Formats: sequence, structure tokens, C-alpha cells
Amino acid sequence: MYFRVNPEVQRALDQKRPVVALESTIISHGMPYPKNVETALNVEKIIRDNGAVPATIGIIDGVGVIGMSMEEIEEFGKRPGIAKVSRRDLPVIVAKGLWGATTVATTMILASMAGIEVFVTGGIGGVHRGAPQTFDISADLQELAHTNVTVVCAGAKAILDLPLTLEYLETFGVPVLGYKTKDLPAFYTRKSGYEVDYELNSPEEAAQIIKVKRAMNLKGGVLITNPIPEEDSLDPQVMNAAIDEALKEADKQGIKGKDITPFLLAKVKDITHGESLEANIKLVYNNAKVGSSIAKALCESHD
Ligand code: PSU
Ligand code: MN
Repeated sequence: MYFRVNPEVQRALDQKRPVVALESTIISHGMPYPKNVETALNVEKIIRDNGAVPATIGIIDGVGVIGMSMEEIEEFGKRPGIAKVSRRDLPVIVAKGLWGATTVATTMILASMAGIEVFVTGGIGGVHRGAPQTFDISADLQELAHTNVTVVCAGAKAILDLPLTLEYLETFGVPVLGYKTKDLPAFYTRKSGYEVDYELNSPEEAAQIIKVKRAMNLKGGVLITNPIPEEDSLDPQVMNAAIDEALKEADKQGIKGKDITPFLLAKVKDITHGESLEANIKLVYNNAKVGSSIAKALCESHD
């Protein structure tokens, strides 16, 4: 078996109770220790308090683990050298029996193998700025095109090219929905200035769309973008300046490929003296609330 499902998660799935998948790249590569572990455990608690079962996903000794223990989450937060695993890395890391932190793409793959339909994260990968030259487009977008999992995120941050990311998702038939917003959220800020395809007003509405998509056998994911709460959001001008500075630094140091997102996240955190990290944590908590409500609505609407 290439993956194992935690018995509590499996029981919930068998009994058609709500389960929410969570990724591990955000733990190993998206936030520093010990805030990463503290955040991951709090996210699980929020999901539980909201009546769903959390399933944090990662690869341990070559096995996809769906529903890590607290000790395993702690290990993902502090063990050095855990690979960042996207779709192309998955067979290699499994074959070699290594540890791997799963990106949005790989978490979707493993969630879907286990039968989990809803996945909560902070931000997805997308079309990077300069992609027409570099071809740097996250495998997350192709996964959304093909794998039947709903991803709840806080939009995409301006380290990406947002209009090109929206165009790409349109081409591949991925609905981009705004949770109580018409404006695509930009991660640290509530608005990007670009429109989402449709506004959603309730978890039930989201569940209905997911159900119809499933019934019509329209393959692929649904992207639900949920703005950071007003009180936690950051000044867009300050953030855009910080992102521009981080991008220049990445360029200067020749950072490329899979290293670029973790590099930019860490750099933006330093430039903002940790403010961006606090906002990042709060928006994930907020997504956990919305994601668990959607997972619940989806279970209640099962016929
Ligand atoms: N955006 C964030 N935090 C993250 C990531 C994205 O704000 O931790 C991670 C996610 O795991 C996402 C991955 O799937 O980065 C995308 O990396 P890439 O662009 O190399 O595909
Ligand atoms: Mn990339």
C-alpha cells in the first residue's frame, strides 16, 4: 500500500461524516518552527471544534499518511531536509522510502485516493510573474484541473501573476468561487482588484455546486477563495512593496523552481518583521472554519 489512512479518519469517511484534508508543505517549508507546528495543531483543533475530522497529509518513510498524529506533525515541523513533494516528485519519494511534505497538488492526489473531498490551506501555487519567459507555473493548477477535490484558500498572493493564474484556471475548467466576495482575495489582503467567477454566500451553496459537479462527472477541483478577516489583513501598499523587494532578492540570488515560493515567503516575513507570518496564520484559521462548514454541508446534502 502506498498510503495509510488514520483509523479515526477512515471511520469518519465510512460513516459519511465530514473530513478536511490539510497539507504539510505549509508546515515544513511555509512557516518557521515552532509556529508551523503550533499553527498546524490549532488548525486541526478549529476543524474538530467545528464538527469535522482533520487529516493532515504527508509522506513518512515512503508511505502517504492521511491523518498524521500530533507527534508526526511535530516531526514535520522540525526535521531538517524533508523534501517538498509535488506530483512529479511523488513516485520518487515513495520508491525511495523517504519523507516528503506534500504541496497542494500532492495533498489533493492523496486526499482523493482516500476519498476526502475538501482540503483547507493558506495559498495555492499559480502562474508566477515572468512565467511567459520562465514557464514557472505551479503543478497545483494542473491538479485542480484534473483531481476531484475542493480547495479552500485565501486567494493567491502577489508573488504570483493573478490575472494569468485566473486565465489558466479558466482554460482548464476550474471554477474560482469567492466566499462572500466578488473580488479575488490576495492572501494578506482582502482584495486583489480582479473578479472571481462567482460569489458564494453560504457553505450550503458551495456544497450544492460540488455535488452537481460530481453528479455531472465534471472532473477536476473547485477553488474556493476566502478573504482574510478585516482585522488581520495587512496594508496592500506595504505588502506589494515587500513582495517586490523579495522578488528582486530572489532574482539577484538566482532562486528558481521549487525553491522560489519558500524563499519568497521567508523573505516577505523578514521584510515585514514577522507581520506577514501572523497574517498567514490567521487566514489559515479562517479557512479552516469555512472549509469545515463546507465539508459538513456536503455530508448533510448527501443523498
Ligand atoms: N503558498 C503559500 N504557502 C505555502 C505554499 C504556497 O502561501 O506554503 C506552498 C503550497 O504547498 C503550494 C506550494 O502547493 O507552495 C506551491 O509551490 P510551487 O509554486 O513550487 O508549486
Ligand atoms: Mn514552480
